[in-house]
Amino acid sequence: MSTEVAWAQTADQAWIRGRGAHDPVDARVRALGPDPLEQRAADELERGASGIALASGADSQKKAQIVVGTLEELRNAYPALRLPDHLVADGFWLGSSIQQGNRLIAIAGSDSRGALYGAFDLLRSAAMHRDLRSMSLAESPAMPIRWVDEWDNADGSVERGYAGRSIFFDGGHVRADLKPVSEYARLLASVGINGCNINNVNNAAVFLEPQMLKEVARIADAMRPWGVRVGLSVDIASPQKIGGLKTYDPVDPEVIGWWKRKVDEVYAAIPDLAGFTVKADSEGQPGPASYGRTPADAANVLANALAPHGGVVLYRAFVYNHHLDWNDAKADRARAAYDIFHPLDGKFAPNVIVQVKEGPIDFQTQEPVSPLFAGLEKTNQAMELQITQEYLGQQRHLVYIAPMWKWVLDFDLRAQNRTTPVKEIIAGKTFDRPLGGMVGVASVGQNGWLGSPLALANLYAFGRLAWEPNLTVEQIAEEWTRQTLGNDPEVVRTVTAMLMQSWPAYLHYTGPLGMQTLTDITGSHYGPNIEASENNGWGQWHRADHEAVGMDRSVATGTGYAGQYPPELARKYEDAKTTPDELLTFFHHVPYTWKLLDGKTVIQYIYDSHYQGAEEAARLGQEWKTLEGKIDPQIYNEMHKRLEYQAGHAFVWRDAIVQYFLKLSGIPDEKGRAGHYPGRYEAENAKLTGYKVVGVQPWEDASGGKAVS
Ligand code: BDP
Repeated sequence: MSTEVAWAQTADQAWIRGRGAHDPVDARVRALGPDPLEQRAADELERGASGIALASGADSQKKAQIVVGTLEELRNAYPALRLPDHLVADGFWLGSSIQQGNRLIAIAGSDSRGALYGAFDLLRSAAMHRDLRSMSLAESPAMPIRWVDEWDNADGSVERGYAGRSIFFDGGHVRADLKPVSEYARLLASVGINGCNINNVNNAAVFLEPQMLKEVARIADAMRPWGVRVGLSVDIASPQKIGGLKTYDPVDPEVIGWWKRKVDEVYAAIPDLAGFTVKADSEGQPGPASYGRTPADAANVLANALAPHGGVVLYRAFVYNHHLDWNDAKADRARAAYDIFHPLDGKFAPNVIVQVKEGPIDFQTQEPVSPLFAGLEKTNQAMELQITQEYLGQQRHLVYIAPMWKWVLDFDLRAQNRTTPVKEIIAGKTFDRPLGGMVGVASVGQNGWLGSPLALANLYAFGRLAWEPNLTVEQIAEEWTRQTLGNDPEVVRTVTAMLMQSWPAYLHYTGPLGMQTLTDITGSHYGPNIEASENNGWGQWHRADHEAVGMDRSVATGTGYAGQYPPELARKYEDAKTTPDELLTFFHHVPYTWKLLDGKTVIQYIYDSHYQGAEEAARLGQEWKTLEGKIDPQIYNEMHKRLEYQAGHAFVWRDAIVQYFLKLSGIPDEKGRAGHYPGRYEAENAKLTGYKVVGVQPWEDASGGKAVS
């Protein structure tokens, strides 16, 4: 399937498009200070002012004035305005009043970045047709770290990116044209994202070369006017790889000195660099373990070098051995992050943030929440999630992931036997930490940012949740739809509903009951490939056999992973009877005849959920068709193509998984569907000239294991 979309790489093509769709009205906009961010805020307001004035009331629209500045500037310019005494960093206040007979809409930022966020918030409210006349509200972000990570390589390829080539790099250099980069920063700023780590966590050494640093400075220049600070992934072996030292042992004085000098050089080029991201001792990347040192040893060397410049280290907890022995019943990848990082709690420097993937494995369709969030009380933490849909259909399938993120954010880990939802832990509230936040791996590209128009709802939702995790995901879906596709109630209703149905549907036709995504684990991570997740060292196993399915992670008889949770949850997950159905096979090896809470057997659930999921996928396409002629034709056509494909691919998923478990368990589907292929036409049954019938690997991906070649 072609993924080429010929649309311009501007923020207006994304959700920022949804404004100004009203009659032009003369609303005067004024920035109070000379700061570039305030100027940007004023530009944005001018572009969208018609929408605002209209919504502020017919009588006053001709005379409306919008002013934007810092709290201090507002106070000086309008002494009569009732302003808040104080605003939190990046926060803002919006107020509407009548001043000398004219409507004044005032935007006060804690600083110029807050002012910019306030401007975007006002535009969002206008696009939502909110009444702005009696407005007086203060907002501040829930957490200070709100970053996207891009996994871009210097050659211009993007790891796990599904939207074409890099907007940042090409042929080993920063691209000459950085207009898409500033447009991207504008998009990020519009939802309050304040950091962008621009290069892949793998193979990062080249990014600290002097020439590259000069080039990266141009990227920082392009993003700075939007309040987005650039971060860099670094390779822990850099002192050896590019520094010419014999070692990269983090406690070696020469290595410490090298990092100090290198960081000074980085800041000479990019004075406001946000910091470094580190992947070490993971999937072939070098790390401190080579010298018997810990992640804290490595993180702190970088942190100490960054501290004088105000930079932070995001040290990833994604550290595990990918050469596990499948025959070892105690081997369990899910344990790794907690086993390695929990003993280091309290040993990290104050400007280190441990970046924890939301689940213990790797961005699967569904996994439990990582127990490490509750296992670090004296360490700053950020939650890492994926906006790019690596295991979730790679943007060819519509999957609005926000409901899954929200489930994680709201999840109460019961640390210290009290209410400790993940959103409060990562915001630093639970354990009183100064730093923390959310990091979303976006891996955008030149093809419409994420390739699929509706996938942009995920980028939007990420920013909104990092700003305010208490928003509902329905509200976010609706906001996005209104801004992107307009306010036609039918369009809003249909698209919001489609977004909300999409993750459950995907879950139904891919990996049910906590089996994770039943896909090829060692390569593309796309499409059904059930056996491939077993019998390799990567540990994404589900241990299906003739009698039973699932991995025993109990303390009593399994790998002990369940014991990493705080007591209340540890007790719950220890016993298959109290483990929620959606995570059952993640924690337990249960017979196919095991009864779920609704009385259905595991095997029947596997069959039913796959037929249900495939139907739900088909319905998404049908719902979309009702929008023809009501929305932008380019978006309509692009999504139409993708949803048709998704409906077909959901059949393939359904039949592969159903067929696989039918063969393995030998238990028939009580509804008689499994083993038949309604709606599929078999090429091998056709009259063939010039083709021959061949066997397919994995066999379950083709009906009867046969195809033609
Ligand atoms: C996995 C990806 C791999 C990444 C890794 C990571 O397949 O490409 O390098 O995560 O997060 O999901 O480091």
